[in-house]
Amino acid sequence: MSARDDHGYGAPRGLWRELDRHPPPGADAVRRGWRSPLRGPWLTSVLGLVLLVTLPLVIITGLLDYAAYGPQFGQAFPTHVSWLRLPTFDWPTRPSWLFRLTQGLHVGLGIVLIPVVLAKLWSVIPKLFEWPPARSVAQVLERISLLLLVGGILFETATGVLNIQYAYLFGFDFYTAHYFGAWVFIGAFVAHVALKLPRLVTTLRKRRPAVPEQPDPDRLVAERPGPPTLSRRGLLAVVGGGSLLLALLTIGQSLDGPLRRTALLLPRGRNPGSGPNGFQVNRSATAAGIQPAETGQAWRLTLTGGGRTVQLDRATLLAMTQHTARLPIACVEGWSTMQTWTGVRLADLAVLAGVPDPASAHVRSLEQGGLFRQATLQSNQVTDRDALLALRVNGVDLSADHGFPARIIVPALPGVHCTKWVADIEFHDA
Ligand SMILES: Nc1nc2c(c(=O)[nH]1)N[C@H]1C(S)=C(S)[C@@H](COP(=O)(O)O)O[C@H]1N2
Ligand SMILES: [Mo]
Repeated sequence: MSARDDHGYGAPRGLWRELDRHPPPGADAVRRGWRSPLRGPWLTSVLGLVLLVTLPLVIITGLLDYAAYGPQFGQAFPTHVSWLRLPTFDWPTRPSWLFRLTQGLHVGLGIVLIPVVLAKLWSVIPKLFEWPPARSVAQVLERISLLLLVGGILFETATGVLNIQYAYLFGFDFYTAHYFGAWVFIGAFVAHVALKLPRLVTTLRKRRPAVPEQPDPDRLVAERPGPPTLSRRGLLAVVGGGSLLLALLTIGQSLDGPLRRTALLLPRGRNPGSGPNGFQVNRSATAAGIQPAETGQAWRLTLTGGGRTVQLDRATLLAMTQHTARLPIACVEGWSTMQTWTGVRLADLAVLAGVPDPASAHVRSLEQGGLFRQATLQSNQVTDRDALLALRVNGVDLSADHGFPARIIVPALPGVHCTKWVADIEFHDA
């Protein structure tokens, strides 16, 4: 091998040599300290294959969720993402469980894969202590992409988990951080797959190797492996068991009934009370500052858009044609629930307002503050036959916490846009 090959093209050759000659104290000892005989191309490739198949699902469902928020109305945060903007499209209202599925998969799979991601990082951790950190410009670039890959997935997982545990605790905006973090990760992921896929394929095509494996060019195999404390099968069982446990602790948040209590990773709503209104509440009427006086006899629904203003009290709304639909609420945090809602079709309200063919509708709540006191619905989300201004749920009046006197409920609409304590709706013509 010539000195040129060894030291990379266009790089100051002296630099690599100097780095080589001056390892930081103890670097080698630390690297040799990783002695597990289980490390090697086979284990890294198996874990890599699992992530290669599953992570794209997390990525795609995440990007779909972003689209579901209707960024064309400036509702998805961040609104100004310049060239990272995805083509926007009208999020469908059918099947009604679509958002329940995409959001549930995104959050659920993201959680379940944590042990696999950690095991994959563990399998390559000695490389973190390799000296010199790079031997060529190409390797510098590769290692930077690895930094973005590892940093990206840890950041996305941490912000995602924190968001469902302590929603809105951040000093920065969760969506903005998670969205930009996602693109960093996606870029690094694509680069990593392109670089490593050939090696993954050749490794897995071979017969399953002995433990410890033969020394490999990537130096994943320990130089002086210690005695095994766990078989390779045992390690995979621990990782798979960890994922299964997380799955069992997560699945309850998408199931109604007693199993919801098993959703230990769902901080709110594990104990939603009983009766027809006994299902999860993210923000109670008290927390939202809704005064009983505002929702009593004095409450009016105001409709605008067609050049006139229509005001309706609750009795008038109840006297209109009522429609009942069984629809989910699915929250960005990953939980969802199916309930039976009854109320007035939004399409009927649009006709009353004088906008029979609305392009969009802007809904505002009685709530004064808070991020979720308003939402814009697209045309299909107003005209769907099951798009409702719900007055009742499961055969009784909505409870104060579920949005009495009236709330929005629309098939496949993200929960955050199912505005509670609705005060007015403004319909817009095309
Ligand atoms: N006015 C108002 N409506 C709101 C919210 C809110 O904070 N304020 N939260 C939204 C969110 S994030 C969700 S997931 C659903 C939850 O509905 P529920 O509390 O009836 O289960 O209500 C939505 N409607
Ligand atoms: Mo939500």
